[in-house]
Amino acid sequence: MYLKNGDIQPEQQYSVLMSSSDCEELKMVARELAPLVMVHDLNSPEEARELLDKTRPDLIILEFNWPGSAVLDLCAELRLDERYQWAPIFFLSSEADPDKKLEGYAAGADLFITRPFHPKELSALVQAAINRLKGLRANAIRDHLTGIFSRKYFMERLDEEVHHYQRKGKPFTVVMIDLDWFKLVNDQLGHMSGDYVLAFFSTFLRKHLRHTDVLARYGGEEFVLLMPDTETSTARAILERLSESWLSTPLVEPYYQKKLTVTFSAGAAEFGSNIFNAHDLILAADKALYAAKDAGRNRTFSIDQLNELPEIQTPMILVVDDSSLIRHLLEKQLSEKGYRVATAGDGHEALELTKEIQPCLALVDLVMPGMDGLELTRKLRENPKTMSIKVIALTADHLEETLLEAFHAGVDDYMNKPFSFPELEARIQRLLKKKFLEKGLISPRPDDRLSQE
Ligand code: GH3
Ligand code: MG
Ligand code: MG
Repeated sequence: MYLKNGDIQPEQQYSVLMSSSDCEELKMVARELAPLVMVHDLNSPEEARELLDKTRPDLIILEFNWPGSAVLDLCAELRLDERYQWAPIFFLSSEADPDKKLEGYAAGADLFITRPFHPKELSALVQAAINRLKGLRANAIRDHLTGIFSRKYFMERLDEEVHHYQRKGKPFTVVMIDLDWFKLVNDQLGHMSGDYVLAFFSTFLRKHLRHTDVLARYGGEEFVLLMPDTETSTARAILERLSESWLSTPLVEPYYQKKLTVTFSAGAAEFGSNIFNAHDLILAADKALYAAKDAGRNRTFSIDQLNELPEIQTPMILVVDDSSLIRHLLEKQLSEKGYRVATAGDGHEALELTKEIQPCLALVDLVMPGMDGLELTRKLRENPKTMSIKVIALTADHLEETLLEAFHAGVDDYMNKPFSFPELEARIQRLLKKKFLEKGLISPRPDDRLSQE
């Protein structure tokens, strides 16, 4: 039985191991406790040891009046065993001598139940202890800040899913999710706001995921998701839908009342086909996540896509100019340098295009009929899907105020017309930076990607 996201109450059956020298007493207690717990009968510490290994009980009730010190030794032994270190241990005793009881407590007992007692009383004590255990366990498997599962619990569930795969061969997918430019939230608004965003995002994910999915905080602003019975193609489609509804969910941090847009990137990997252990699966999902970051963030990649995706191999440049001569010239020169190129005659056309394609850089003429380059740049910056596109303004105007306005609108660089192509290419390369030059990957700078209003 597994814990599900969102509920504190584990659907797990708790078991009690009980020994008593009085057979009737045992039966009565067993009747009282059923069906909440399973009661096992045992007659000696040796039998207890055997059953403890087999049944892994949550609570242990031991006959104190076994001969000699065997039961004290057993109790002390249990307290050194990692499995029973925190388990409630009760002694059933006909002994009223306080010194004897002290020996029992010293050996690690939690409670003495002295005969004669009413079975209902013992039952109530057991139930209270089990309720406490449930609460403790629910806490231990959850992340304190976000309320979702802890990484430790996730890894246990992942191991179980791997075993399940080995028996049934059902595919499952692991997705690593990381908030984009999250450090900026902390830097600009403080850690309290950052914490709020983490908790808000976790709640959003929890609400929108299937109840069979296991969501955990992997660390910092990184989350991990186990999707049983799911192939990566389905996982990707789910993540795409999640991303859309996340971006349409208003996020207002409460300390400065700032409206924020924080995107996330995700990497998915499926168990089976090429990956056959939990460690490699996490590594693969992580690799896909970092490729999604490098390709501009705010997207989901799966590990199997990495060799096919054009946006990873060849960056796309969008040329926006009302002069068809300049469009054609740039298209030809950029294609010869190995870039993929899309062109648009004005801002409206360019915005429409960005709904279908994902350029990493745009060369934008500032003066165009219809929507001009300044307006286009502002619009690109407003939309989380396009906010990380680099913009180089092309301008025939050498006025300082034009340039200031362009930078204010969000352009990253500019070129005066007429321009030399080698210089333009050098500026493009500089903006696409080291990673692109080294590996064909694109890495935008951590600048004003956090949109605030
Ligand atoms: P990227 O898009 O590359 O992921 O950029 P990033 O800024 O999100 O990533 P980076 O690894 O540079 O920064 C992660 C930040 O997350 C830094 C750290 O201060 C913050 N962070 C980690 N854990 C917590 C937390 O529990 N609370 C808050 N408020 N911030 C956290
Ligand atoms: Mg991040
Ligand atoms: Mg991170």
